[in-house]
Amino acid sequence: MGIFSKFKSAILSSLSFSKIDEELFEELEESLILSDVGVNVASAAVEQLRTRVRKEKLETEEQLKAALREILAAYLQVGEPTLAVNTRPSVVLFIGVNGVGKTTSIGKIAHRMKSEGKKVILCAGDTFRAAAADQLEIWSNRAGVDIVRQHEGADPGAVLFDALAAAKARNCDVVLCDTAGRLHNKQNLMNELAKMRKIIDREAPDSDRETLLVLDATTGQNGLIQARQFKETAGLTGIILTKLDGTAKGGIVIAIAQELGVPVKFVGLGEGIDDLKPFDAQEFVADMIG
Ligand SMILES: Nc1nc2c(ncn2[C@@H]2O[C@H](COP(=O)(O)OP(=O)(O)OP(=O)(O)O)[C@@H](O)[C@H]2O)c(=O)[nH]1
Ligand SMILES: [Mg+2]
Repeated sequence: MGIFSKFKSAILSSLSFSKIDEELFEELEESLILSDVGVNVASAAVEQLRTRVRKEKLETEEQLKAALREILAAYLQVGEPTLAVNTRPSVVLFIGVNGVGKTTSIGKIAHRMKSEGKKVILCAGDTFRAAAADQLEIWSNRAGVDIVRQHEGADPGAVLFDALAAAKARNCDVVLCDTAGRLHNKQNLMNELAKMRKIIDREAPDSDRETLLVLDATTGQNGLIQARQFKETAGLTGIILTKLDGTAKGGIVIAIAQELGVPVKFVGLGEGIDDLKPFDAQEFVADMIG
């Protein structure tokens, strides 16, 4: 069972492969589009495949799969796939629209980092939504890590300030900071994030910092639109793609990497604390191609 065994797309297995001909290329392009890689990537990838088939005289299904795996994996080579959290403390901001899985992903990553021996502290930076801090606190208990929170409606910057102070005082390795998915309008949300970044600049200037955009894979191309908006203002360093267990359209991973030049760092594969995997491009395309 592959790492992405919960997510199965198996594009090629769904095709009736008899020989490599134009009909097969067309079917392939169609299933790539259906898997959400986007029209441009689908047509460019198939064009590359045509060229390779011709030049390398590929004949078997296995050869075709191997070539397609390589072609698609190349689209995923954008930036560093692992988290840079090497300073003490390091700070990871989790951003994204409401309901995509920010708080859940924080819980899963806290658990994962703790099991790697890191001292983690959570920052309840979503002070906007009622019960957001309570939800994060449940995850802090599950993962067995500290949390810094304030009352509902508090200034998220002030919560982050407290969390950074606590991290320094307690010698923590990583601060994982939740943020609101919804404010009164988009500009408010972006201003809020900019403010939080300023606090980090001031209070932990030399810290490693990641800003992870959380996207729900089941929203398909909609996720791309969100990513574009956040990318403009938020200085993204990576993507967490959640709910891949709920879709066969994992091709969105390729569309995002390709269009934004930002690497997918983790994927969410369920609601449980262990249902998060570091993203591995090779394994991913292997599962996708089948
Ligand atoms: N199946 C599945 N469900 C997930 C995954 N990640 C999160 N969820 C579910 O998605 C729902 C929303 O998750 P949250 O973590 O609350 O999302 P959020 O982005 O913090 O939402 P807001 O705080 O409202 O902005 C919850 O029911 C989670 O259990 C995943 O990888 N797979
Ligand atoms: Mg939340």
